[in-house]
Amino acid sequence: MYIREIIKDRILVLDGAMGTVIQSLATTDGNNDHLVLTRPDLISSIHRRYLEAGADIIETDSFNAQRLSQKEYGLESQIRELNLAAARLARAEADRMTELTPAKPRFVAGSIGPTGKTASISPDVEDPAFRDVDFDLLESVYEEQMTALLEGGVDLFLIETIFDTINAKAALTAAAQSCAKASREVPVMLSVSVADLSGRILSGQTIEAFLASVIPFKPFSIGMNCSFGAEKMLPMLESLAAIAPCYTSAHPNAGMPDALGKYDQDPATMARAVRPFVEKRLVNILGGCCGTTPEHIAAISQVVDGASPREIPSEQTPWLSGIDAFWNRGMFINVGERCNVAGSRKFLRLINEKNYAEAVEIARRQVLDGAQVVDVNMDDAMLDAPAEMSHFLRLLAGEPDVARVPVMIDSSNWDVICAGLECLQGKGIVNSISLKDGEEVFCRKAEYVRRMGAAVVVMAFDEEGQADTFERKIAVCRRAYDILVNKVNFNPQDIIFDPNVLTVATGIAEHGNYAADFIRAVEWIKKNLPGAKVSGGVSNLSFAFRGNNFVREAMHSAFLFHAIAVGLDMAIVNAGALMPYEDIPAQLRIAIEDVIFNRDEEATDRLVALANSLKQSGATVAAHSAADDLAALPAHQRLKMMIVRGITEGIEAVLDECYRMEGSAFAVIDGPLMAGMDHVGKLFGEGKLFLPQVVKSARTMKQAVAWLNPLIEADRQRQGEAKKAGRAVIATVKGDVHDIGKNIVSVIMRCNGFEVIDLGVMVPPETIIERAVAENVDMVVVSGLITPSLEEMRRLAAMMQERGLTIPLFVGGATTSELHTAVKIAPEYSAPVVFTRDAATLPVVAQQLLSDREAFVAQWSERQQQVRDARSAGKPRLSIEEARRRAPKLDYVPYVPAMPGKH
Ligand code: THG
Repeated sequence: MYIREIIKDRILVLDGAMGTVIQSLATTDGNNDHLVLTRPDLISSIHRRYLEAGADIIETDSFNAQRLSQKEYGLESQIRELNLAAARLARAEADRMTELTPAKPRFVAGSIGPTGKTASISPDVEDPAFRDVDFDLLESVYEEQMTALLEGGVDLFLIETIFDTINAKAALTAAAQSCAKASREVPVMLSVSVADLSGRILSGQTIEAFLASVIPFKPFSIGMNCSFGAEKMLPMLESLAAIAPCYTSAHPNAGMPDALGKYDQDPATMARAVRPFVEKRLVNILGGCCGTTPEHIAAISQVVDGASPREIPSEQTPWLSGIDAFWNRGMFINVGERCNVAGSRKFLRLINEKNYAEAVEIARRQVLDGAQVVDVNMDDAMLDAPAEMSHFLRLLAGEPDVARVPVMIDSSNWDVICAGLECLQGKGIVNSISLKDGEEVFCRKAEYVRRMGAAVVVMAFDEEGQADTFERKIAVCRRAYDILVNKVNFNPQDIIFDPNVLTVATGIAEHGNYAADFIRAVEWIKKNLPGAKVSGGVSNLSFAFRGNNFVREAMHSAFLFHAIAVGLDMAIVNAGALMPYEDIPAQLRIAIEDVIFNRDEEATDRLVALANSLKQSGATVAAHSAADDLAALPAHQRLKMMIVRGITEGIEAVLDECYRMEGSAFAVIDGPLMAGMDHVGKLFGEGKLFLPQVVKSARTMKQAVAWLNPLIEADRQRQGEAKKAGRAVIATVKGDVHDIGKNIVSVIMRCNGFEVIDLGVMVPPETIIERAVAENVDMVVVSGLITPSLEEMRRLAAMMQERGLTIPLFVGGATTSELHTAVKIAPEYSAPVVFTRDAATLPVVAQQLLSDREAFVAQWSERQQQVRDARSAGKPRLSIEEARRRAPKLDYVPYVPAMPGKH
């Protein structure tokens, strides 16, 4: 625990590369880890030199000292000897040095490399599900290594050069196991090696996704090593340091290797390169990797001397991950249900036929339809379910659209869950565990899930069976919560209760309250079990109406509307089929809500009768959402509603009609299309649309704009290619993937004669600046929909200032505001920083700025100053009595799920 105290006060220095020094001193057979047995004197002297250079932590010479790597040298039977010797040599030198300088105690970190194999990627292009190594094997080789390192007396484990998160997770579980066996608790340091400048590790995860995966293991520190040298590491380290809820470390290479593999930074150059790490307070531990020598470490020690360490931020961290991070921002989460052999005949058939390509396509379709997590269920008596689960998850890992999102492993067979967990790089969800086999089994399973770093769905079951009343549901959930939080030490945020969505309208009176009791239970859990989330399998609700998908979808929609209103966090749904609440015909909606709330004894009969008549009249989801009932509307209205409902069929004809009426493509975008998007935003804000429908609308919008684009060009040509109004780069800022707003702005600017260079989404500030300078633009336009975008925009402004630019910066997007822009962003940058509320006003404001910058700046900066003044002065306040008197009177306060970014 000693190091946990020391690190609070100062930045600790980690040593440099073992290999670099070895190479300069001795010829080796390439197996540097063997030298602890053959040349212990040499290894000890290297440790000593690093300690004398100022290292607080030295690493054992054991990077490759596990079975998988040592096999190559025929030393796989000497793993214990190698690690024991490596640890003892370092231990002896560290202790000797501590005795000499008791005020600066020295520590030994057991170095654990990634092995040469990857559990996340197929080495065989012909067989994407093939793996060279699996979790179990990795875990066992790591445990063997770590056990010996512990016996040799290491103070820490340093799992470094991580390029595959399954490998890293195996090392983490091995660390926990070897510690448990040795009855010691040793802090674990993690260090990733970023593969390219996209900020992803080799196996595809972003740093944030990696964080989500490993935070449940409570590492002592997370950092970066190797990579491309300190300069290139800096921006990535900055994003890591901003959110890592533990200490951070960095040990970069001494620059980049030349053709001969020699690194190009001498000690002074490298020290200069890492200085910003220290000045910006990004690290708690700093050292060197490839190409560094004791002289480099001495230079780094000087940089670190007396500097303040990074403080651990209270920032939120991502909740789940695939290869991208998934943040829980309080928005309702759609889990796609279709990859379920028990819930889809088609999926079962595809798996039976081993038609995995199409099975994967089902997962992909769901993600494109707005599923943010995919549920996978292989529970069929005729399948080898654990094998199918592993196989399918490995295939999903290779499908870029799907690999992005977290996985929910759905099974009532424990072996399937274990098999699935071992195949996930990301932090996924286990679905499910329950108290049905008693407390002991429950605890054992929960502990395993926790140990594997996943979240868990807990079904409201106990020894008595399924909880079907409100009282039973809440009693079982309360009991499970107390056990998980107090006994298993489970993070409450990672507990997802499922209080059982059971089938209603079955004709059995006892089932009458099923839906209402679920909704009451949701409300109770959110109020009484702090941190816990609630989910449900919505399609179960409507089994009584099998064959009548229109009524089923209407039931799901109404049920979700009311359950989300009282706090339902997520649900397993058919993402492609969700019906907007507003689209449920009124009579049907009332009949459904009467059933959901069990309002009277005839409720079911009424719904059944109505469902039958709807069926006879041929109403189906398709028929309803087709443009039929829109046909009577004028073209403008029709186009707007097609955007709202996401109908693409026949949209060209309507666009054509609108274009002819307006005579300009721009007017069509600015009119009905924008009106449609506005309406979508409003319905979404009111909880009447779900993400999948918004995605559908966006897709329709894109298609409409694509159709109009050539006309826009033509319009411009006709106007004689008048003036080029100006050049702009436009981008959605880093950390944000939304592009609808940006695309609309881009189109509207082009309509207004601007030349627009679109950099896409997730664009790092460095890239924006680079391109803006290279293209010599007149303005930079950035968009962002989510809260972290605001911080990115502020960072961008600061960096533009740092670079001495004067290009005006325009900001926009759902979370941006005049206030935030004036208070937070504009002060960072001395050139104009302009907020515009919508796409249509931007070209107007931009035109003003570009035509008379001086006048614009005078007016605009005064306006921003007023905004700032008003804020710092505080608005004149009403008395509390007056405020209460003026409060709006509402009979019913609807719960409004937040717009993206409001959380
Ligand atoms: N809670 C939790 N997990 C769950 C459920 C739950 N997992 C499974 C299930 N319930 C949720 N998934 C589905 C998937 C499909 C259907 C219902 C629930 C469904 N399928 C159509 C049917 O049976 O009529 C099949 C139609 C077809 O073959 O395509 O309704 O409650 N934690």
